[in-house]
Amino acid sequence: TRTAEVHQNSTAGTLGPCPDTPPDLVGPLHVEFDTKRTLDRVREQVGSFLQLGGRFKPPNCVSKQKVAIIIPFRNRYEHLSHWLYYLHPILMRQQVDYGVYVINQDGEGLFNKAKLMNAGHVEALKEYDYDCFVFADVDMIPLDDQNLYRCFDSPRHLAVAVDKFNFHLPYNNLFGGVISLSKDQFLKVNGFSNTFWGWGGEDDDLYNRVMIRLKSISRPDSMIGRYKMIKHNRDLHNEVNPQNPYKVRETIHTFKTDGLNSLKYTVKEVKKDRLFTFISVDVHVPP
Ligand code: UD2
Ligand code: MN
Repeated sequence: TRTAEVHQNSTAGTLGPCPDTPPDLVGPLHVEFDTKRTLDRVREQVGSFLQLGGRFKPPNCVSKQKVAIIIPFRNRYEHLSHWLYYLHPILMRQQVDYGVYVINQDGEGLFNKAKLMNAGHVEALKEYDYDCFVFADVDMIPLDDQNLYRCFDSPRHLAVAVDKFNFHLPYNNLFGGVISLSKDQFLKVNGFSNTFWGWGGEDDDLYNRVMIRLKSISRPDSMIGRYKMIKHNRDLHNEVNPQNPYKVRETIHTFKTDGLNSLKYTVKEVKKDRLFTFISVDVHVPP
């Protein structure tokens, strides 16, 4: 038994790399939002394999990428419960080495989704050497687990076929909903702009940055890239900003100085839940 034990320990220490295609994917998923979901119930249902802070590592192989999933957030707890209920089992089946970061905007000021995501990138990197970042709307649930939450040779637009848009792209340059950029790709484009206050345009601006600096994006096919968006009205304090469409035309002049290299925010609170890491951030809303 001694030699067997020694043998066991040595193999346990040297896990092989995870396969490029995870073996346990199921393809199309049934997703519905009528069931009332609460964080407590979801914690019981999907929390047992998670480490505190919404962290998971595949137990029997080593992931090629470390993925931080960044969710911009304010006052969407019902959506968050659905998101956690559906995504954690998918991410585990995809054998991702990941952490879930819910980046909350402190206060009731005009919402700034992109600045929250920049802050989420910086705060996640303080915890673990993530090399891939998925920026995910809290209300977007994938309908096929073959849509891999990881990074690719080009920035990835995962949400290509959303039910709200009749499962096809409303316009070809759409780069919203759920995207992923490697650490290097994100640095090369200087992250998101910090100056898109209110609804609209921040994703178009990032698309411009990507095309200027990295020249291409990648997408899954329109079946694997199907999503359901949880139905919702426009949130308070996230009104459409009429300036934003004009700002989208200025990316070439602004992206070098407006982004990660000019990012200023204050962390007000960090809470570690089993299902996610909650970071509340003051984004210094202009008066
Ligand atoms: C579209 C885009 C979204 C974003 C938005 C314009 C798709 C599928 N979605 O979504 O990526 O570009 O237009 O900004 O193309 N949020 C909160 N609390 C709030 C407001 C927003 O948590 O009070 C977060 C939440 O993660 C939400 C996301 O910001 O999913 C985008 O806001 P939205 O869902 O209101 O935007 P929507 O559905 O028009
Ligand atoms: Mn939405």
